[in-house]
Amino acid sequence: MSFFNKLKSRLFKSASKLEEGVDAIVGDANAVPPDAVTPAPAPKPGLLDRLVGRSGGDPAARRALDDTMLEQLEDLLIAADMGVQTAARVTANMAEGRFGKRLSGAEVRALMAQEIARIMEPVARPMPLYPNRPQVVLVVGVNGSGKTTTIGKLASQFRAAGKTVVIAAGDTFRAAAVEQLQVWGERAGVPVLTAPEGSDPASLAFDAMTKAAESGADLLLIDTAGRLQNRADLMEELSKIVRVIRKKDPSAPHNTLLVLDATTGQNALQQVEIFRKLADVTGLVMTKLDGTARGGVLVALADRFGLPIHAIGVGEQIDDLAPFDPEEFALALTGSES
Ligand SMILES: Nc1nc2c(ncn2[C@@H]2O[C@H](COP(=O)(O)OP(=O)(O)O)[C@@H](O)[C@H]2O)c(=O)[nH]1
Ligand SMILES: [Mg+2]
Repeated sequence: MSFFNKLKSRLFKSASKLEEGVDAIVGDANAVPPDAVTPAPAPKPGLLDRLVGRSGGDPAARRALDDTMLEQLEDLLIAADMGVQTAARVTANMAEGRFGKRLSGAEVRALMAQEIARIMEPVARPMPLYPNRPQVVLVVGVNGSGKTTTIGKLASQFRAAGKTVVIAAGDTFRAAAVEQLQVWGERAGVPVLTAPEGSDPASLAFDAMTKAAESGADLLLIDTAGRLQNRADLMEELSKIVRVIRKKDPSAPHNTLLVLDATTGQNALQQVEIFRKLADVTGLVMTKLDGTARGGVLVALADRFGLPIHAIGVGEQIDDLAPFDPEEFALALTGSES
């Protein structure tokens, strides 16, 4: 299966939501003639009811692009977690020069994909690699967002690309977190430096810097805890890690990756705002895009913050981390054909 098809099948919830939604909106035209002199049509289920669940119907239907249709498309994008501003931008761009044109569902989706890809193009950038040895990658995000899993996947990819990688298990809060990372290290074939449960993550990070430098490692990936109950504590913990690693290399960390869980929808936007205050976030990884209908939030993130999106998580296996390709993502999200 090509990666596009895999992505499309993984993003099926978002894709089917937009696909069925657009088809329902386009099919809606014939049901509501604007200046109908004829008797009112029989009562039918509300449009939004039909957007959820069943297929929108006739794929051959066409509808002239007008204000009503644009509003419906905007609502659909908002329902897919794209956010009000971004949804408005996408539909406004879709309308430009096309007002009054009769479009099929497939054409509307292709147009939508094109405008979504345009928003995402500038932020689609792989994690930059620098000549520093080790290049230090600090991974932050709330609990459960997928930090540890993403580190395991990244370690495996970098190793496959010929890099030597060391992982520091900086979430010393729970013993289980360290064990989980050790399992990932084994899978990826990468050493994992650990410290006893409850010990200071900053001193672990310092030791890891020393060991990574001694062994001539290309990359040091540092996992962190993501407890947000107490923001001041988390900020203190992260800034202490940063202070300590800068004693070894003033230019570190070279990347601070914020890992976000797509299933949290609009919450992800707040998390970016919070973590940008806690740390100097340089790029994003969005996980769990498989099996969520909230994939649109990635478009809102790109539009709102302009932070680079390095990769997306589409499953729990080691190779389920994909580079972020805006065009493929937009086509998959809208249920369009590549
Ligand atoms: N379906 C899916 N699950 C994921 C993905 N990334 C992480 N997970 C799961 O999310 C849960 C939390 O991940 P974990 O890496 O422990 O999060 P952390 O607390 O931020 O370190 C685990 O059950 C992972 O298997 C993804 O891209 N897709
Ligand atoms: Mg973890």
